[in-house]
Amino acid sequence: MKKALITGITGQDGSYLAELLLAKGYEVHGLIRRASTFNTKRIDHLYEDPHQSDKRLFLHYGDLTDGSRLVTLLASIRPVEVYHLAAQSHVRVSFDEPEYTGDTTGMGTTRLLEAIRMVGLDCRFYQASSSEMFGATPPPQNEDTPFYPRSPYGAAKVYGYWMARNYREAYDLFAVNGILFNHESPRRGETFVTRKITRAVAAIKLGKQDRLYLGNLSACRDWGYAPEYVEAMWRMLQHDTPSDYVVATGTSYSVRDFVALAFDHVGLDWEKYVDHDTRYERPTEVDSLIGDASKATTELGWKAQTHVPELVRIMVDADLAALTPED
Ligand code: NAP
Ligand code: G4F
Repeated sequence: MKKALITGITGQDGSYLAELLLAKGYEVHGLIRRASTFNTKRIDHLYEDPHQSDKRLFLHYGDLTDGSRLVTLLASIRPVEVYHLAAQSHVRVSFDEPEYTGDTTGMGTTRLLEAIRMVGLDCRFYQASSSEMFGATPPPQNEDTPFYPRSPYGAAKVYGYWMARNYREAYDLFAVNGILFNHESPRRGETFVTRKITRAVAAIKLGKQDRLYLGNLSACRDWGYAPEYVEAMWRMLQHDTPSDYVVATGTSYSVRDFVALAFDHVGLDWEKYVDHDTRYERPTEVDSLIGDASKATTELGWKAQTHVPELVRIMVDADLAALTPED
């Protein structure tokens, strides 16, 4: 049975990836942070009684800031695949906490890579790189597009990208960078713009909220569907040779388009409910992201299936269902 370690298993992508790997017969190990409240909501449905003998999901306390813990964990688990998804992943928050973001999102990658090297582990490594690394470079963006990060988060991800490449070239580690464009789902964190919008639309429709306050409506993003993107991560680690891949839909919508589609889905006119609030703007913005995923299609056989209009319906319907009491 193949063993995999997922950092960030409690996040949006980690939860979908855990489901995928369990369905493929893996033994799955996940790194979780100790918190004073439960932080495992997204994976509670996968939880197995620790006394069960055929259990295949194991959770371990640890933190990206604690390098020695990463060493002892890798030495005891000895996974053959490591999916490094944990990060301070919120771009706006990274302007408030640039040092912490550098320490976790950037240095956290180095700590994990170095732990692999120290343990002498023979494994394949996935680095969760981001389209945010392209920043100000105009679209379309592919694997050869120069990076121009526009946030502490983007800069930390560029560092992580190059560390993964360096360990590939210096130590022959099977390390890949998945350069994923924005991907969303009903499990998306509530403060990212898509989920913020779909939750508000559901609440407004049901009479539980009056207004929605947003920042820049003109930014354009290439939004895809998260469950499809974790499949691409897995395919990268099954390929013959390690490389870096853009994963995207190739289409782009503005935040304003997303808002209009979401309100339209419940029969409301968005302009009657949405207000502007400067607190949600960023000191520097990424104006436009559109990914060219041709390499992933050719080499991995991966292609996005779900596009924004369908994604909006999935997310709004899920938020409506979550707010509607069961009979
Ligand atoms: P997410 O929902 O924010 O999940 C982040 C995960 O990292 C959570 O499990 C979180 O734990 C964990 N984490 C944060 N700081 C940690 C620390 N110091 N030590 C250990 N764990 C820590 O992010 P996501 O959307 O699933 O994204 C997964 C990865 O892909 C991230 O690296 C993100 O930057 C990157 N990425 C995401 C997208 C996207 O559109 N979603 C696109 C490109 C790249 P808690 O649950 O305890 O907070
Ligand atoms: O949903 P967002 O916060 O996502 P952003 O900044 O694109 O970052 C996400 O995607 C990256 C991949 O490109 C990931 F690496 C990263 O971890 C994260 O998952 O904001 C999207 C856009 C921005 O232009 C923002 O300025 O929406 C704009 N926006 C407008 N009003 C808002 C709001 N964003 C948020 N979060 N909240 C608002 O009220």
